[in-house]
Amino acid sequence: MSVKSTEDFKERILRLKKEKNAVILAHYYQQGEIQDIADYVGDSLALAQIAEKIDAPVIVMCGVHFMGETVKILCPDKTVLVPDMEAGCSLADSCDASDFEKFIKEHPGHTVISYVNTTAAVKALTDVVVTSGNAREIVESFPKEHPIIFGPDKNLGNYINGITGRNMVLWDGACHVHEKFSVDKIIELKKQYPEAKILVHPECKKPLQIIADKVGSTAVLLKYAKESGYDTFIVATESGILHQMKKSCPDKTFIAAPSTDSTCGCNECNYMKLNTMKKLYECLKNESPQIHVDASLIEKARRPIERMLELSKQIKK
Ligand code: CIZ
Repeated sequence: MSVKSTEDFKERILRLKKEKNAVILAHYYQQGEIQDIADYVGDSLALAQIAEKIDAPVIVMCGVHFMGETVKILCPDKTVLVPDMEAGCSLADSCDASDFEKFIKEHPGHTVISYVNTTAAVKALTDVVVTSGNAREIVESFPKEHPIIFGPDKNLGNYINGITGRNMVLWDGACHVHEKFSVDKIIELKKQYPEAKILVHPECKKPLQIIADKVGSTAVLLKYAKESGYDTFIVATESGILHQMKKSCPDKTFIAAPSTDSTCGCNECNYMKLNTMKKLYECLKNESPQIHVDASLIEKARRPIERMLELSKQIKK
């Protein structure tokens, strides 16, 4: 029997999930229907914290490749599936491991802090991994004058330098989605919705951070939307987060911030959107594509992730 509609896929995914004793994780940037069928939805930090505790033998990571790798590194004995192996990340791609290794050698004595949006090979060169949800606190856990290399996102690095008064050495990488938001178009939009609060992810460029009412990770922006008491928001991060924002606050208005070249008025990560219900169904059915990471790499990349998870326990939100 051919499977056609979202409802068909939903039913079949749920059946297979039960049969295979699988857990589905979805990042906030996934399509709404994938977020709705997942067992857990969150940012990279929350998903890593959950993955660490999962007992089930099969985990489907609905996100991009580096997120699947993070799960595999934390759960090496489990089958880790990603619906579309082509779901990459422009930011992770902007930091080649051998170039990063040279960069580290050029800065002896520096602690290496890497954003979670990196390959396992880059994580293996790292002292501690951070996400946008804990970068500030983890950087601040080091003495102020402590020499630090921060990679690969220069916008997040600059933001953290600014709010912590540090002078970390930054790798010159960026996310193609977050860099494309248009300050001019957002200012025009604000004229139409003068009461709107502008929510900005720290991977965006500085001029956008300056006009923001709130800068933060997806989890921080979602919390602000829920708890701030304001009703209208212009949201400058990947538009998948609007699904959770609208679900959590059905009476509030969320407007996807326009990018410089979008015709739809919003900004989507093409990689994130490669995962579909059909591919999720097929990957569960075939137990493929699977994430594989070499055992030696797992060992090296695991340390800085575990260090992040350990330090995160000490962070009070
Ligand atoms: O850390 C994550 O999950 C990413 C990529 C963005 C965010 O702010 O949640």
